[in-house]
Amino acid sequence: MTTDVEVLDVLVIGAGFSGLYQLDRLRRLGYAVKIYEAAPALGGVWYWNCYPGARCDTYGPLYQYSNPDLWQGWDFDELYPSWDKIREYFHYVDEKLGLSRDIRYNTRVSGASFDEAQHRWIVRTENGGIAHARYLLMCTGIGSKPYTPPIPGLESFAGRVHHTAQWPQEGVDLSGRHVGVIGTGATGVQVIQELGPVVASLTVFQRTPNMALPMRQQQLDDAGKRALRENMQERYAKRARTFGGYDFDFNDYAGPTAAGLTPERIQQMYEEYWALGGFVPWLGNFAEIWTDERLNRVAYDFWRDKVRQRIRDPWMAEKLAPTEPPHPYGVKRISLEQRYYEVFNQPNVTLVDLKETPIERVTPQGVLTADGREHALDTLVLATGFDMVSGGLTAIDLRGTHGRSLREQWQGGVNAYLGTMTHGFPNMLFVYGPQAPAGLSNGPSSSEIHGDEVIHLLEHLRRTGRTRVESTLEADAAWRKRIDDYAAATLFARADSWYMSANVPGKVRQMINYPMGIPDYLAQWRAAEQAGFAGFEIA
Ligand code: N01
Repeated sequence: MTTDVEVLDVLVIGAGFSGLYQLDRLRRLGYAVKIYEAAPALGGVWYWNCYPGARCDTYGPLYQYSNPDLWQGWDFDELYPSWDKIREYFHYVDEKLGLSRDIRYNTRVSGASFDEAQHRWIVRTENGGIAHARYLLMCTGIGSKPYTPPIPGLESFAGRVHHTAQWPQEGVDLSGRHVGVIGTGATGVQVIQELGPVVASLTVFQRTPNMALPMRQQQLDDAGKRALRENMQERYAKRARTFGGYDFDFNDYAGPTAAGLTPERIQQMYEEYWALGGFVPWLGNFAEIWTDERLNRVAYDFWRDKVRQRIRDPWMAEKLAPTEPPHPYGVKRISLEQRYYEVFNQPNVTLVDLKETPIERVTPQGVLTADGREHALDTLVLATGFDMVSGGLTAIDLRGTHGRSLREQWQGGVNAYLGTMTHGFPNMLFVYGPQAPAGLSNGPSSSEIHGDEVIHLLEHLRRTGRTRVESTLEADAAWRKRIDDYAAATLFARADSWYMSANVPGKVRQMINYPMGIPDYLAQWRAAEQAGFAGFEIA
């Protein structure tokens, strides 16, 4: 039996925001390009993450592509859209752009190796397919490898266990059930506030409290939808000039700096940000909150006092919004909530502080904690996150020029020059991946902004008739040092967060995103380009 080989200029792995953007743009530029996607549909994380309450923490107008042909014909019906509406959006984009004809669904890439003679990647899929591609674009996103902690006894649980990122597509009816949720990250907050009102009992296993901010959700009528479309083009353009690819930035609201402002004035400003909600009290705050411990504490205390007003039980209040911050404010991913804190006022909701009483093991009937208490459950929800950013890449058996796998290469930590290439893996480019602004930015913005730089590089290669590009060892190391130095000089290093790769045991502790913001990131690309794509060996 012979296997047909698909020969391509570019193979994109992953049909989420970044992969679809690449497909559309590269196809228009005349490249032979296809996407291989493990899921049966497009949408990336929005295909897999259909757990109760899953929704986006960026408001709808900015959580879409900036192409006017698309946004002019699309409205979300809530300010912060839910997963099912985002899926509808992807289907709308697919219809408009005809993407699916170049996507192979149900096609998980198992491995790839670089053929030095041909300057091509030879790619294998789990269902036996082979592709030869000049360039391999890794659009695997930041959250494609779910993480399940090694909790003793998990396999012995007699009820159902669901990881939020592997939620059954047909849904799960949890009304009337006794549910435990492990994890209070962005996912945990959403699932907890959704399940609290419908389950018989909810036991929340919290290790670290989330400094969640009010979402200020809005249902949108026609006038509201029209209002959101105003100045869209300017708002999209602004994304490249802001830290996180939003239409607002640090100090936009706050003024240039906190220096010289009275404590009363700062409190007054914080009240204004609180009223605006969303990420404004975080990414619209003073830029100094990431470096100035004293100011950071002011922001934390403000958040704590606001939240505590909503929690009746003083013990719960101390656990959910502690007097002393568990880590500096905003250096771990902040989540948006709608009724999260009120859920803990319900009689059917129990909070377990895992710092005080760690999980000893899962039993057939529930979860046994160190105080000897067995929490009876029939359903366990694991909101324990992902092997973030690099996990989706190292899960694939990618072999570079030294025969080493990417997993082996990154055993000592991730090195990815401009967040785009790593030495020894020529013609393989990460888009919206490690050491790029990715996880510290709005996904669709970064997919376009970082994606454009990658296309720019590919176009340069095509124009100059070159067929091989690879980052140098020195460039990789310098990029990593730049990021590590910055993280060490800020408060980021003080939290055990996935930003610091500290959420998965065994991972090297390092800042996994580019933490200096999109404008600085783009400046690095410009500087490299002006120096003849310095840091890349082009042949
Ligand atoms: O994962 P997380 P996530 N025992 O790693 C806990 C994006 N996202 O899925 O904080 C007990 O943040 C862990 O505790 P701790 C977004 O970028 C976006 O929530 O490490 N608990 C933590 O509470 C987000 O940041 C959106 O002490 C354990 C939780 O599990 C990223 O995805 C929605 C444990 C994991 O939190 C990941 O979010 C959802 C253990 N052994 C996600 N191990 C939107 O935009 C881990 N935990 C809406």
